[in-house]
Amino acid sequence: MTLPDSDDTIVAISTPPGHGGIGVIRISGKQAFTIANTIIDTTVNIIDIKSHTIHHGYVRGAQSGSITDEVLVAVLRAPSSSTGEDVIEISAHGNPQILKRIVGSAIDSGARQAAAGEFTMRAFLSGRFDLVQAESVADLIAAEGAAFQQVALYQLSGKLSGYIGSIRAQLLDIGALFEAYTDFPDEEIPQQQQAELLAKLDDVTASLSRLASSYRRGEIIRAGVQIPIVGPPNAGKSSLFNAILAEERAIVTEIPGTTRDTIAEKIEIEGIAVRFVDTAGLREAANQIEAAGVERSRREIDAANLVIAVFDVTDRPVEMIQSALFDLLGKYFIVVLNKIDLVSASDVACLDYELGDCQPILLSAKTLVGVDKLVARVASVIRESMPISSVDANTLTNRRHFVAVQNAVRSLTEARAKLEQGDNFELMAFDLRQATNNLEEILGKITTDDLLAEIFSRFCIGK
Ligand SMILES: Nc1nc2c(ncn2[C@@H]2O[C@H](COP(=O)(O)OP(=O)(O)OP(=O)(O)O)[C@@H](O)[C@H]2O)c(=O)[nH]1
Ligand SMILES: [Mg+2]
Repeated sequence: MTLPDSDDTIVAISTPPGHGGIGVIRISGKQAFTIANTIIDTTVNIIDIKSHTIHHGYVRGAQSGSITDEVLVAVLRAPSSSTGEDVIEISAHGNPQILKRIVGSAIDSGARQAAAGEFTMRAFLSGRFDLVQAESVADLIAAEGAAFQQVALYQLSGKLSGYIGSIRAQLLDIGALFEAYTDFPDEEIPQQQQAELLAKLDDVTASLSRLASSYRRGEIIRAGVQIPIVGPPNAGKSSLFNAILAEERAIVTEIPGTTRDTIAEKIEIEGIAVRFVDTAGLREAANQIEAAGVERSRREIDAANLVIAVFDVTDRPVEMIQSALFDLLGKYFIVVLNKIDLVSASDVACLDYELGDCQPILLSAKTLVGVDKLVARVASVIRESMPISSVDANTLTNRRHFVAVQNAVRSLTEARAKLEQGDNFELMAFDLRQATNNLEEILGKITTDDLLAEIFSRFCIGK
């Protein structure tokens, strides 16, 4: 895959599609100031003006010469701009047609429409960001939940890169010690030095293993906590889903088998995005459509971090619950007895007693009594059972980083084994080099055009 030409000056609308209070157009590259001077009438000469200043002006059509909009222009000079190049940001009125016309004028004056993620890619190519920081920009824009936003911000600020960089430096030190021995391949490595090297290797490997294990919480932080709502037909799964979201999202009827496909919505609990999924539940399917729905429910349960199992209290579902719990072995689950508005207080107390072991939440999705208790239980399960409470800067949330760290750990384990056996130093140096390369790939010190194209194509245009 070839990357777009980095000598071009690029332009794009950087605000979301649709109408808004303002819309921002960004121009970046060597010609940015000349193009701005051509298309914007201002009292200043943009080419000479101080960096990080804002000016009032009118954009004119490059060909028609007529006024397109009244705007504010921010002038950001290289290298202290978002891309590291000369950047112009035009804040215009947020009308998509006006914004497109301004982009058109910039293109008529020599700019090129930016590709997806091209502004951030330039920040990377100009050395303003490393690859971890560049990737965190997309995360910060998309992140759901305060925890993920916080991690993305840490990554953008360079904290994770700094940590990985410090481990890389340690590896380079150890590598230099190894290289010294490769010059005298026939000599035995003195015992004290060997012990020292082993200790250093163990130290680095432990840091990297800790980093790799942070991905377990990072993955939950990124994707959100997955909570499918399952249970027998008509138990009130869709009603409960709607009650939790406080909106009529899923269809509710008295006909058993109403829900066929899965419907998911996210809300934030404890700073984490929590994805609730209304399902068809697990039941005997009467036809192909139902069977597909049941299969989807099964997949949601497999991927779940926590399962809400809902039962109709009027079914006196003690046995049903016991067999359902057998299906959920090894999963976090919450049992819900729904429709308590239909039974007497003494019936409720009785069932609560019979099911004491599984601490059911008794509620009514209809009157909403008890729904808050369920949400509080979900919050406490997340807090107590999921490894996401300690969100720190050294949390991996990106699968690419995780795989590279794992590979580095593998290479270091190899190197250690060889060192212990007194194997060939050159082979050990090779393993060490591999581990260093893995870390350099994370930071983008080693990259390929394909990797960059793949990473930045996931961004939106204008970012
Ligand atoms: N009285 C009462 N009725 C309820 C309650 N929750 C749900 N219902 C009724 O139970 C019936 C089934 O509700 P749904 O929410 O569609 O149940 P479901 O589990 O999603 O059903 P399927 O999608 O068909 O499996 C509807 O008629 C609801 O109005 C409740 O707390 N109290
Ligand atoms: Mg339903």
